[in-house]
Amino acid sequence: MKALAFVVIFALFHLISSDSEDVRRLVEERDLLREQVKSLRDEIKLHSSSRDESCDYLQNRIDDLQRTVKAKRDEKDTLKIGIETAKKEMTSLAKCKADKDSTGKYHKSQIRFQGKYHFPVKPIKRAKMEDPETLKSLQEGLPIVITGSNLTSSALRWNIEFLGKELKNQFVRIFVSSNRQFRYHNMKFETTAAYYEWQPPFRIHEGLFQEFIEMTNDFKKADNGSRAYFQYLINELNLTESMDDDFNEFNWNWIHDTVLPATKWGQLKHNLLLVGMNDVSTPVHFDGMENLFSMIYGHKRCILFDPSQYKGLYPFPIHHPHDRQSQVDFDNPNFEMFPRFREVHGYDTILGPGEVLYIPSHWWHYIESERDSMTVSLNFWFYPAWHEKDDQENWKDLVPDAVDQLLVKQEVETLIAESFHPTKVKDVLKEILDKRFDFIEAKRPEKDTVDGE
Ligand SMILES: O=C(O)CCC(=O)C(=O)O
Repeated sequence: MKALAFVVIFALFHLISSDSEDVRRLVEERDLLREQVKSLRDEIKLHSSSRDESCDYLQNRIDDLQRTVKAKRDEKDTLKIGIETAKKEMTSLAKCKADKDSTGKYHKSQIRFQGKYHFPVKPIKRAKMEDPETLKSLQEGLPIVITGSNLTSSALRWNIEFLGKELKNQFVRIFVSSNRQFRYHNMKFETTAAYYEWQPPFRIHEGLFQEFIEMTNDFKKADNGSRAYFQYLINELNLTESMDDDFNEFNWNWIHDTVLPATKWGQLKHNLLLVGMNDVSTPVHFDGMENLFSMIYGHKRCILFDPSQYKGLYPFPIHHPHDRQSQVDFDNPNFEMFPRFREVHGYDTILGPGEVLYIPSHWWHYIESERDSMTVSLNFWFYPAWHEKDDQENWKDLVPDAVDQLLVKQEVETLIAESFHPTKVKDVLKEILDKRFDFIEAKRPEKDTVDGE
């Protein structure tokens, strides 16, 4: 029995001392255990008068030792996890340091966003305005963040206080939502809205701009999830003289002398001014316009997906009020209904004042405002190069392949909707497919055998 006990003790001892990570601690523990074994031996001598008694005693001591060893092991695992977490934190701190913006005013690590997403993202390329990479990306239709841009530097004073004073008495429309999402909807499809049993996800309040500012303060205080977002085409606003001067001072030369000739985009269609409460999100959608999205105040997290991600983002039907919007709710994705959403992968960036993000036409984009500050941004929407297709023989060459596929799908759906009825698209598509292509699958095994021979 003694021999057995010693074998077990020796094995346990060996188990501890053979684990070589965290060596110093383990050596100390081993010495401690050696001492315990030594005192155990002494104790055994003392108890050897009664064989059964000393067996029980030994068994208890072995159990104790086993428990100690297990506890030490758990402790070591916890230590290992701690070390891993610290390493990750160090890496992300180093990344944040590298992300410090060109003006050196803020660390991106200090900006917090509410959303949590499962899909992988790669960072969107960044370059200065004069860097040849910038124009190359615009020409190739690939997203880029233009850092230290002077496109709208005259508007960098358009913070909330300034806008509150300048636009104070303007009568405007304000978007009001009971949650953080503002999914755009087009009321021109009101007739089909009933068929889809659709309700507007947010309401539109008409009032003075001053009311918008008050609303944001009230909602912040109430902290009940309600949010307000102001989105207005700039030409629909009566800009004050100082705002008008700032607008005229934008770097229009860069647009007209450099961007438009190089990209062949059509003319500027609109500038949309967006003044958002903290923590608002514009759900993922695409626009048919080329977009230079300029950040003026606060920060936004922008996630982009190229047009080929169509399948994973499940756009609403074309005649639905949410045309061009994804059906997937990023804050609460339904993977059962939208299983291909698991496979999407995007590009992301955090955009700060003085930075401009190029969102190519038909690229999906999701935009989220920082959690703790209001934001101001202004976009520049240009017609894409192939917009005037009737005047351009080679317009097809100007359309990137992924956009082309998306346009074809849209055209097929539109044609069916307009020839039959928007509510008939699904049935007509089904009819077109029904049993007409099955012979291809039916033939396939035969073909496989031939190939396999
Ligand atoms: O900033 C936002 O919330 C949305 C902007 C947007 O979707 C756009 O400019 O196309």
